Amino acid sequence: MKINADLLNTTKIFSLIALVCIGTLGFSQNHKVQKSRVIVTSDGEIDDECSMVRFLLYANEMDIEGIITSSSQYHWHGHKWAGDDWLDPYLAAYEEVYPNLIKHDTGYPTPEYLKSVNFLGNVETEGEMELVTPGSLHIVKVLLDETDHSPIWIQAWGGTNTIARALKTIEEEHPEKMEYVANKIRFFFIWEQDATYQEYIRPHWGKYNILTIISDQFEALAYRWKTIQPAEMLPYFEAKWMNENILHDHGALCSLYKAHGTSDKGFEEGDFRSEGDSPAFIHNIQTGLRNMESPDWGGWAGRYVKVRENTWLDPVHVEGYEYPEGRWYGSTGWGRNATREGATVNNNSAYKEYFKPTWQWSDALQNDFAARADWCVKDYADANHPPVVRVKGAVNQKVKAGQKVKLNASKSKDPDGDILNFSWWQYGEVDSYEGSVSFGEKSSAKTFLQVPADALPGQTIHVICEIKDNGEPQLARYQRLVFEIE
Ligand SMILES: [Ca+2]
Ligand SMILES: [Ca+2]
Ligand SMILES: [Ca+2]
Repeated sequence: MKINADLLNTTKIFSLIALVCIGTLGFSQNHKVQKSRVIVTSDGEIDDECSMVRFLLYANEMDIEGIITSSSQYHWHGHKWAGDDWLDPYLAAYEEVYPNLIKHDTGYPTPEYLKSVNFLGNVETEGEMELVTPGSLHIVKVLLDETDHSPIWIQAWGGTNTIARALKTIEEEHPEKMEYVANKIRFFFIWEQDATYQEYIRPHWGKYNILTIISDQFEALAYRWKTIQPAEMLPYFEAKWMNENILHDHGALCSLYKAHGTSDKGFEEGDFRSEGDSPAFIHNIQTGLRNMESPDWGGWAGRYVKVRENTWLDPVHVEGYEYPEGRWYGSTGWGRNATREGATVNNNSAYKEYFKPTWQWSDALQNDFAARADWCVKDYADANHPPVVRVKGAVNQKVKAGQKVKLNASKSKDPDGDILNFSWWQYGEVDSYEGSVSFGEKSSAKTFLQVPADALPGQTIHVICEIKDNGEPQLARYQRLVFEIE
């Protein structure tokens, strides 16, 4: 019951925003909706460092409530540790490029603000959650603040131990606030990189059904990208592209980006290394795909299915597959195991399907990254900015089987005056109608959806209006429309 109410509330908020836009403009739009509040916890691995560069370039897209260093099963004090102050150079580099970034969006937070929410959390050992730390206390403070009831996405780029410590403090000192706090929390974990989620958070907070996404398909953007990304996406990660678009002449922040070096076996100097943790915040970028409304809708950070309570893991395309009862992590994640040397499934369709919800957006994701790298050094007129998609009518509509539904995105625009390329398509893996639907002219601003005559009441059809500009690099934005058969 709680799950439905929670999702319903989110949907209501989005519908309300959409209604306000319809009321004033006659068109819904995906721009300037309320930003997500986020707290990042990170273990400072070399790929967290890469993710941090991208994260800071998207700092205008979120309300960043905290950036907290934590330990993990891979990194802790004295064990492959990046240093308590590993974030300092990144925040200093952000300070250097900030004057240029705000030429592109005045919504970037000040460097002073970001420094003020950066704290050291629980880092002594793997899974340590005994100490009350500045990082855990900051999370407590944000969660208990009743001046803002809006959701807070708490991300684990490393272990969940600092988050667990914060929740334990709330349980011990403010047990009457647990339900209030739980209702605000949304979790996005990159694996469970220690045992504290299973050993503390689930037993003590499970009754509140906190929406929890635990990703394994992040591997598509991590160390094994060469094995996972399909041939057409590989160029966006290779040295030539990375050197031209990110690594050189793009300012202090991008120059810190730790791509592969010459001595890394099997890689060229400049090859993408890994950003395994990036999906945790990419999920909060509002592209118009509306993925935050339900994890199984899919977006740039992948797509997830509900496997228990309100917990969402990666969809496994193997008949009869049973998810583990406990941790979803390096030892149990289906995709990680399928990628291990000697695994036999690498070329089969289950493997391809597993990672597709992430890699299908790689070109858009990387081009967007490249545009923001430009924002660090170029004036507004010399850089590209994403199109603004506006589709006429409500984003959720009831339709009849056999009906022709008019689709109109002609009021979409581009802040740079670029030519817009339209594409209407059905996100068939996501919607509950089992067949494929047809459209009129799929690449026109105005077209129609032919609702199939055999569509059954209650079934849904998810239509994506995808718009790419003709700027350099080419940028994409979307509007998802959900049609429910009456
Ligand atoms: Ca990490
Ligand atoms: Ca543009
Ligand atoms: Ca379908």
